[in-house]
Amino acid sequence: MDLVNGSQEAPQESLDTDMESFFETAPPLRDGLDISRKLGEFIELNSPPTGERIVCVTSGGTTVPLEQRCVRYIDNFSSGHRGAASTEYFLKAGYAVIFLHRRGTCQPYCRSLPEDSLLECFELTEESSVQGVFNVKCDIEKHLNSHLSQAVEQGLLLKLPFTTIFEYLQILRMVATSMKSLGSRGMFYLAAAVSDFYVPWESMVEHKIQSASGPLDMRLAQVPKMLSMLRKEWAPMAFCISFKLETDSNILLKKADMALRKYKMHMVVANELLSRKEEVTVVTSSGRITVRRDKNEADADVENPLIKLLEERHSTYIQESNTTN
Ligand code: PAZ
Repeated sequence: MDLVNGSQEAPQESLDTDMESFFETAPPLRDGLDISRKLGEFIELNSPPTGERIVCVTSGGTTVPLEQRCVRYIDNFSSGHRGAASTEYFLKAGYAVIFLHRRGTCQPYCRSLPEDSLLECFELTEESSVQGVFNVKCDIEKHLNSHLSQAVEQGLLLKLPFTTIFEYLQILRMVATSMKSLGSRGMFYLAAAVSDFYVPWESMVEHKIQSASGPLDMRLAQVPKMLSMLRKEWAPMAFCISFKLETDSNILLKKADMALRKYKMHMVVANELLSRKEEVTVVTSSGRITVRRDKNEADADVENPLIKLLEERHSTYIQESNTTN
């Protein structure tokens, strides 16, 4: 696979053209109208006087199909745990949440459920009884009902799934342009692991790539940088937090600083793959803050103190925006 990694920065005009061509050539969303309707209703319901703040949490990795009738694809690592946990804490903090997530990844309030199929948990032993199994089932149902369905039914949680980079970026654009009207009350918390490279739809083969023709030689184009577009056009007043993941801790903070400046983010959350559940560093224009999980508390998440910090900073941002406007 010939991975073309152009390290030179593209000029603005070429970025705009790349962006236009990405959207023009992407396969249209099958449920675009339905998403648009749901978004409109959700934002109206959660706008004053009934609602206050809305955050769009992105979660999970995007896939890059290699064939139009996709059999093979490239994937970005993300279990979706960060996004699911953060959604729970945002809801607790009083936000309405648009959860833009990769299909099949971790869901809010379901993080503690076993990975194995539920049926396996219900395996009967000599000691256990059908009544015991029934109780476990009821406990799980109670747990899910009390949180997840409540949030959905009360109109505080809108779940929008994606799989490919094409779906992700088209839905993100729809969410962002719909949230523009919220001004500074809107927030973007971009924890999804988004591919940097992709195969443009029109240059993708239709059918399954055959192995008989020898080694695979494929050119990947760069995914246009959507963060700039989000800040400049889609929702310029929204409070924007992006994530930076690295496996080499020596370059992590430098890369996060660069992202903060280049894409004019309000905050960048830097995390290293192996320690991401223990600590993150929040990079802002006024300094860096290390946020750690409380190790003295059983099952404590790093997302708990992280969302508290973001909520405070968002409040200050809203106040400042109100006084300047
Ligand atoms: O989803 P998860 O909990 O397994 O991991 C979260 C994460 C590392 C994907 C996220 O914190 C993150 O850094 N997202 C951005 C990744 C990137 O730099 O593209």
